[in-house]
Amino acid sequence: TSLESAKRAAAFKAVDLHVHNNNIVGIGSGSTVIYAVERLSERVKNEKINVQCVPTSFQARQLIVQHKLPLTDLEIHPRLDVCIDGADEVDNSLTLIKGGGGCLLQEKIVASCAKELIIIADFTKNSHKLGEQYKKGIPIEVVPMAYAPIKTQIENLYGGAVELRMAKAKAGPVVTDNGNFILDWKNFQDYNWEEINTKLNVIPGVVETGLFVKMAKKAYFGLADGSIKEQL
Ligand code: DER
Repeated sequence: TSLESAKRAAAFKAVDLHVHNNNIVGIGSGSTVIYAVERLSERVKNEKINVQCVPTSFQARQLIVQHKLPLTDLEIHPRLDVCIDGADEVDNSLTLIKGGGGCLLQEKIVASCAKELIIIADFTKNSHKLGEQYKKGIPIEVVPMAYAPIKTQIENLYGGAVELRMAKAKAGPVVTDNGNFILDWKNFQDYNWEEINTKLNVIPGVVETGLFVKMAKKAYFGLADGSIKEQL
């Protein structure tokens, strides 16, 4: 399908342009990143380049191990050269919604340790404003015992509707790689996302939000016609 080829094109371009020999590379989570790991593995083999990879989830770790790429972590490499990750939506100032796959906490931590965060996505993620195309809400990772009061506080303070993310392949709520719950904040208005991210993060029990503000250096969008749109 053109969606998968669009993801693949964006992923290949990002890996080809932004990964260099001896780089420490943050590997994001989700489906688009799979193509990036495939390309990285190809380049390691063909060009004999050395890289070490830091995962952002159990899924990312599995990808690294399956492709026999060297695995490292933030204790050994607290500073990364580049992090390549997907997004659920990107607005026209490169603010991201992430966390559709429930991996936002480690993704934001690893991205914050990288010299540059490069986003790879298909054309359905390329919006002017957040909420235009992505309708599943802004993910917020919370300590399980606090999810109900946090839900109420966000709805009272900022409007919209907050839903506890329920699992599909497991009874009950989604439990993240870090043992937390995810709240999805839907029907939000247009906010100053930098301000909102800060205000959400100080609510007791909120661990992290899926709002990545002023973090991404560049985004590559694969388009339906096979071309690639770059956004700085
Ligand atoms: O959950 C996440 O943050 C993922 O990176 C998500 O934002 C992108 O996943 P996709 O590449 O499968 O759309």
